[in-house]
Amino acid sequence: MPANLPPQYFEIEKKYREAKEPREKLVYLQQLLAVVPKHKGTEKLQAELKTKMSKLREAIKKRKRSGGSGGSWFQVEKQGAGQVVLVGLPNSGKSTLLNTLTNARAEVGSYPFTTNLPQIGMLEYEDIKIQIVDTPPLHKDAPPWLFGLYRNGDLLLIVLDCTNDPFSDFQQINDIINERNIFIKKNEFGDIKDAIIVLNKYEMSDAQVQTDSFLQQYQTDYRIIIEPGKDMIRLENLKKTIFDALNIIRVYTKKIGHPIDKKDPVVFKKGTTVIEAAEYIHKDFKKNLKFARLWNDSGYKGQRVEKSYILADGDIIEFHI
Ligand SMILES: Nc1nc2c(ncn2[C@@H]2O[C@H](COP(=O)(O)OP(=O)(O)O)[C@@H](O)[C@H]2O)c(=O)[nH]1
Ligand SMILES: [Mg+2]
Repeated sequence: MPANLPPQYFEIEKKYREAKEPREKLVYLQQLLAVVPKHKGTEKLQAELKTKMSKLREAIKKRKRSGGSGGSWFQVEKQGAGQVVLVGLPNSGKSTLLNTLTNARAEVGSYPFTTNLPQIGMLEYEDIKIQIVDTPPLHKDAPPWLFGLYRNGDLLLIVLDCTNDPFSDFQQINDIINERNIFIKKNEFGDIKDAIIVLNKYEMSDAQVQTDSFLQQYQTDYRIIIEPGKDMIRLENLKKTIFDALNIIRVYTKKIGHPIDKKDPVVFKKGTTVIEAAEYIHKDFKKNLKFARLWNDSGYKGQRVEKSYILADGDIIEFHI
C-alpha cells in the first residue's frame, strides 16, 4: 500500500468494504481511482483497482444475463438535453413538482411513500426537452439504487417542505447523501453534484417565516428557488434556473447556401468549441473542417470563426469542409 494516499481514500475504502450491492461497490472503486494520486508509486494500486472494477462489471453483466436476483436495481436511461433528479423526504412535494413541470401524471398523496419507483416526465423548455425523474423518498435505509439515480443525474432538485422545518430537513438530506459520498456543496472529495433547492409550499402561511430565514442563511452558498406553485412566472423562472444549472448550450447548424432555420438544436456542454461540435456532428467534419461561419444575437452575421472558438447558447454555425 503506497504511503502517501490522501485521507479520503481510506474513508471511501471503508464505504467500499461495507457496500453490499456490486453496483455500489463499483461506484466506490471509481471514486477510489479518482482520488489516488497518479504517479509511479501508485501504479500497482491503480492496476489493482482497475482489475477489481472489471471483475465487478463482469459479475454484474453475468447476473443480468442469468436474470439473477440479488436485489432490484433501477436505472433511468437519459433522454433529452439533461437528466434532473428530484430529491426529498417523504411528502415534500416531489411528485407534485414532476406533474407541474411535465406531462407526467405521478401519484400524489398526502401520506408518505406514495412513490416507490422512479417516475419520468419530460419538461419542455423552449425548443428542448429536459428529463425529470421523480424518486421514492429519501431516508437512511433507502435502497442503494436511489443513490445510484442521484449520482447518475446531471442535476439534483432538492425539494424542501417549508411547512415542515426546512433547516432540519436539509440537514437530514445532507447527512444521508454525504454518508453515500454525494455532496451538493463544494467539498474536497466525492461527487460534487449540481443542485437546486426548491423551497416548497411557500404559499402556506406557516411556511413563509422559515422560508425567508432559510433563504437568508443559504442563498450565498446554494442555488435556491421558491416553490413555483401555480404561479406561471415562478414556474418559468424555475425552468430557466434548471436550464442554466445544467450548463448546456443549444447550437443550430446551418447548411451552406440555405437560409437560417433555427430548429432542432444540438445540445452541448458549455465550453464546447467549434471543432468539438464538428466532431460530434460528423466524424469527417473534424478531419476535414476548414473553417466555420457563425450567426448569433450578439453581433455575428456569418463571420468566420476559429476551430477553437467557444460556442454559446443560440449560436448558429455553418461548417465548411
Ligand atoms: N400547499 C401545498 N401543498 C403541496 C404543494 N406541493 C405538494 N403539496 C402537497 O403535499 C403532499 C405531498 O405531495 P407529493 O407530491 O405526493 O409529495 P412527495 O411525497 O414528495 O412526492 C400532497 O398532499 C400535496 O398535495 C405545494 O406547493 N403547496
Ligand atoms: Mg411522491
